[in-house]
Amino acid sequence: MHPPSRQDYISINFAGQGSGSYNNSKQWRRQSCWRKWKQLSRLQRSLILILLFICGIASYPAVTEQLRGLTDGDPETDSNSVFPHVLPEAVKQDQPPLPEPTSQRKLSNRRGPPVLQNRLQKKENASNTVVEDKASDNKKEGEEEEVIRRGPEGPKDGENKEGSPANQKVQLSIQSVANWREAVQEAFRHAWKGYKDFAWGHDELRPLSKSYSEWFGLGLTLIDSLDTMWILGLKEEFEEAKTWVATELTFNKNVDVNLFESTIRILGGLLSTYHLTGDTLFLDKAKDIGSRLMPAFNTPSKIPYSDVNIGKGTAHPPRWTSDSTVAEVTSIQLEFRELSRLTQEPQYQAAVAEVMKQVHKLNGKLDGLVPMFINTNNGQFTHQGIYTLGARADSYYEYLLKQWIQGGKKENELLEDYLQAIEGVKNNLLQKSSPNGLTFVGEVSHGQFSPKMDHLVCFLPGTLALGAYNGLPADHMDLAKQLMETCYQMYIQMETGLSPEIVHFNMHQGSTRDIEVKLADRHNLLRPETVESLFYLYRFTKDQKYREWGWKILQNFNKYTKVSSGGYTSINNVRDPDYPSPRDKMESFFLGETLKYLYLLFSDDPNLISLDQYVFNTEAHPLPIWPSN
Ligand code: DMJ
Repeated sequence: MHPPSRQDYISINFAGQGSGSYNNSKQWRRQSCWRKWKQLSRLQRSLILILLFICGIASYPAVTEQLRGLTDGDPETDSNSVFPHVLPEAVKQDQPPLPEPTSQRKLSNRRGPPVLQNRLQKKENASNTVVEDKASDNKKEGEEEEVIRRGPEGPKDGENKEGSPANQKVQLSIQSVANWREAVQEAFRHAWKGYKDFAWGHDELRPLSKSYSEWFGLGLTLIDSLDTMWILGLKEEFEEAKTWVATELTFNKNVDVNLFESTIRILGGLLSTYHLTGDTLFLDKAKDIGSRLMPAFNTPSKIPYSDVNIGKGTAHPPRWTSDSTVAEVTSIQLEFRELSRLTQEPQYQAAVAEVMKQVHKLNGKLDGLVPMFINTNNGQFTHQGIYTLGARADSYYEYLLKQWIQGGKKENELLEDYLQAIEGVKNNLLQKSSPNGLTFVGEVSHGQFSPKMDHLVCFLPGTLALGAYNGLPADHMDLAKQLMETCYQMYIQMETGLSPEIVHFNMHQGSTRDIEVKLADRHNLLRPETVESLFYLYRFTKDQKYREWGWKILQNFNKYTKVSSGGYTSINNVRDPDYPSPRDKMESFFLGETLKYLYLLFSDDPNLISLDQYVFNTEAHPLPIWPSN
């Protein structure tokens, strides 16, 4: 017996569909199928139904995927779609296959026309970019972002290694960094053109008045720039400068020079150029200036005077005091020690070692932090109570570490003093700003903390990183990274994207911005410390963001400090992009340090001044790490 309902259904169905057309073969086939179905046993029908059900489940993901594709409106990815194609055929044919780089694979669930996919990709890149884009080339930034995420990984197994779109991006990125190096060379040439046209053989270019200023009258910019030209591969410019050194440079001059400045810029520059080129001209000149500076050490305490007359062989402190600056007397050691090693004349090394020995023993430090002045008569710290990592103390800390590295990490007192000082920084000077919690290094003045930080302090991230690289505690690297971010913020939060000389950090809750700048501190002297640290951080971490930051800074120097007739100028106001108020002076360290560190930051060759072989003096002149015997 057949259940009446089924019988009814069949009748209704066929009657309804028939419309008098049984001749229709489709309908006839359906009817005959139904008949066969009814002839099957209940077990057979059940088995067939179960099979059909299993097939349905198995094909479900494909079906849902297809449906999702349709609802997302992607006709390109659904060739069987019943929806009309949106793009004209011609466009579709020209459409290249969709790239499937690593980051786009993350988007594989997203559908949409390729154009939209590209846009989504760009948006995602932008949100991963740490920095704001003000005056920069977006395309290059995007390309560099690709390096950050793909460069170190390279293509995965099974990916098209030769011509995959991902690989092409890496190629482009490498090209970008090559362009950045070229931009540094171009900046150097531009600065050099101004110096050559208006200040050749003089100390500093005044680019706006197309003239020069003298400090020591020793061709300071030219000597400070020698090894930069060598490192940047500017051989023609280097040869011209070398000819000047060979034929014009004389130290037999009745002139007062500052011991520290002439040591780090002139002695340091000549020694490093000697090492890079092997040309004894530079060593001879180094010996000449080194020996002429020695009278500075003839003091009652053996703590040197600040000034020396290199023609007369006399030395003296500044007119108003018998004090010297602590950073100045403790940041000439790398150069004089190297001069002794090269000449095998011990007096240079002995003189500067005596200073370190005395400072090591002195009372008046705060957890290893030193005051800013030292008296040349009694050898004691004076004007005590102010502790800073900025002006007048900065490179004391830098040279503790670097002397230790230069000498093959054997001089334990230097290391102890350095480690103690970094603990002193952590315990006394380190704070976080409000609202964004930037880590900064403030100052202590007679027991009071001041949230003031000089741009000069931005040497510290690089020095901390160098120490960590040389086996010092790993938390030094963590601190280096935090401070690096802060130093970069000191640039990028200004309207010109250039840092002021000094900033003050907000610490009280409810502050609306982290960084304040006093009117008198708004100048920028083209200083190197931040790009110097970027160079170290990049060398040790290979994090491409440090290169992006350096690139932005270079662009801002180009935008706000470049003088069209040649040269770059210090500016008075980093907060006024419409009128940054040029100062009409190009400091020698812009060529000696800032551009050199930028070039090295963008260099892919870790052997271009390897940090296993060289230690940079505080004016960016690389000196060799002594071979261990
Ligand atoms: C340079 O002469 C040296 O880097 C020095 O250690 C600090 N001042 C300038 C650059 O800012």
